[in-house]
Amino acid sequence: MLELWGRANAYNVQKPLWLLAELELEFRHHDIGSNPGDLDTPEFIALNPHARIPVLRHDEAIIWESNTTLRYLAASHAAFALYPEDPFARSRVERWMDWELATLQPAFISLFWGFYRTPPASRNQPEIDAAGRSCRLLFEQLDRQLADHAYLAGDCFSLADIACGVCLYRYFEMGFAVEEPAQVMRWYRLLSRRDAFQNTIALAFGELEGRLDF
Ligand SMILES: N[C@@H](CCC(=O)N[C@@H](CS)C(=O)NCC(=O)O)C(=O)O
Repeated sequence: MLELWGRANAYNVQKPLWLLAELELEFRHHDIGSNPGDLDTPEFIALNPHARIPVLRHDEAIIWESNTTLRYLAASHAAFALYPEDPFARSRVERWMDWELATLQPAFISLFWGFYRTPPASRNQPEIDAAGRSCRLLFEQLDRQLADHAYLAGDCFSLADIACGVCLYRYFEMGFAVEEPAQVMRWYRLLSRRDAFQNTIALAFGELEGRLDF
């Protein structure tokens, strides 16, 4: 049995939600994380000592770190089209997953929290501008990669597209003026045609606006 902990509007929780939908897997969803203290209970810390969502459980196996949940789900369900067995082909997927966690996500989260989740009166405009510039440079890097490839890791949709594509809807819909690089927009349209993207990522997120409390 599969279980997932984490609110459906959390950036990192949306990654396994998207993949679970792609793989059409049934799971029990514990939609927690919107109330103060939700993640600080002894029961939840026993699942993830870092008190962060998402957490996945597959029978007795407990998995945390969003990109690790993607790898685990793909590997345990033989989804080799999304996560190739060949070591080099796999590395082409994993480099973008690692880049997302180490580079893209910090810049995006800084912009999303600084601009969208902070009430206007409390915003730090120089920090927002700097985060916007970082995101623009990173989206230009995505654009260069996508100039030669339909998807991030090559000709096929993969875990790399889920890890990096999870931010697209919010980036372009949060009301911050951003550039729209041509290849990124082509890729975004391609991902948007997927039912799993529509059902897990392209969702209204207004409940997060001006909210710093979770
Ligand atoms: N590197 C971790 C980051 C996990 C993380 O920070 N998750 C956020 C949600 S996106 C969280 O737990 N925030 C606390 C909360 O939502 O209450 C991962 O990729 O899973």
